[in-house]
Amino acid sequence: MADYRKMWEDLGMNVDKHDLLCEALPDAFGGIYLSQEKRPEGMNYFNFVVAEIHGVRPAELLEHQARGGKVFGTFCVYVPDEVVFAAGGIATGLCGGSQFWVPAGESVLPVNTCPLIKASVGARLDRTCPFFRIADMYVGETTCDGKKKAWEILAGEVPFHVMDVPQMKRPQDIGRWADEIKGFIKVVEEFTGNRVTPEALHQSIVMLNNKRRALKRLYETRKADPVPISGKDALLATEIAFYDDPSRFTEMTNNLCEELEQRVKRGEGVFPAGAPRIMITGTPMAIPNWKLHHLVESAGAPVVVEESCTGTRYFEHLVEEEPRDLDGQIIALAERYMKTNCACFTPNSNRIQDILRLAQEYRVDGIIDYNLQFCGLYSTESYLVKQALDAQGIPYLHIETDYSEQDFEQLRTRVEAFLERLRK
Ligand code: BJ8
Repeated sequence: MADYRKMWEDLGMNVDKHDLLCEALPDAFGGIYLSQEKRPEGMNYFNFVVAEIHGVRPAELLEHQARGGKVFGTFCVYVPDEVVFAAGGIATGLCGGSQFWVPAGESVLPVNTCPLIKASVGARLDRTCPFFRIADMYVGETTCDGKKKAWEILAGEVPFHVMDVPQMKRPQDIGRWADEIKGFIKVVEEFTGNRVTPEALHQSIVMLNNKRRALKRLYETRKADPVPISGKDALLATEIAFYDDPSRFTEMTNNLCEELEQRVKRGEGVFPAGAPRIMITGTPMAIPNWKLHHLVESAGAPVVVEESCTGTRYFEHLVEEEPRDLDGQIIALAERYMKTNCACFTPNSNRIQDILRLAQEYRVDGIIDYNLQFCGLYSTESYLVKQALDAQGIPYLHIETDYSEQDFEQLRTRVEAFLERLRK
């Protein structure tokens, strides 16, 4: 990474502690990513983003602020980024995916809190993540209890807006979500000093739909056998989608897709044809949480799709582009976002339907249901996932884990035994 020490100091970061994080990343990334064979050339851009993760994009965000723009940090795919961009702001993901931040989170949260929440709070309190320092406002949501309470702690640090996500998906709930979006528009307008006009909102809807289209195109290539890109690389691209400039991300992902589509035409893959194809479903994997993908792919099986918020849930549905008036656009946003099937909803049977559909579309041989430890929502829903997969005869493995490496060998044994079952 280039020298950003001065920038980090100016941001009030704990630079000495941050150095420890910077020292660990190249080895971890090298071992997990750069060691892969036949990686697409198009991944070079994403390698660069990781190499400069606390440098290039934070510097861009600071430039934006120097021009008077605001930066909004978000923690959930339910927050409509379109609104932020329409007001001349920038939205950036803040979910923590590293064990490095967990201890600082545990200093204020119960230990039996999900690692994503602990790492997100820890990243702020530890002062070791520039994104958490730069964001002018954090935007949270009421999806799970751990997050709701964590927001109250973070609100003592940074201006914070919480969006109240409904718990059901009845027509009146979609109406309520539309009202929340209206309220969010007001907050963003006041905070940025800019109006959200229908024209600007239309532009940001199209821009973010294009990002979703590019990710969908990337995932389409993963339906091929042999698969032209590893699950690890596809996951990395999706994780970066939460931080990167949306238009540049779209362009780079489309470039990658062109290469992958050529590979598919030539029948070239990164795993041999016929290798067991795995779907991962469950809780999201924030950067740099590559643990499960690395385990599965090191054992010779490609991950071909993720039914997750760092997977299909992030891009599958587009916002209707037709409405050109604000009320119509708000309804279109509400309808699109309420299609995301998070376990915080009851019932959430559409997620089970999605899993079954994706299993067919991606021709998967087995499904790993991935739960971040202490996520009561997804681990409870696992019962229903397993029931549905058993009924269809789809092999299933449930894994509950955190960000640490402590259970790595134990998980490796379980994953290898599962793959063995699929190979018979
Ligand atoms: S829409 S999955 S991004 S809430 S894993 S913090 S639920 S205890 S991340 Fe999520 Fe939005 Fe839902 Fe998606 Fe809580 Fe569970 Fe932790 Fe979670």
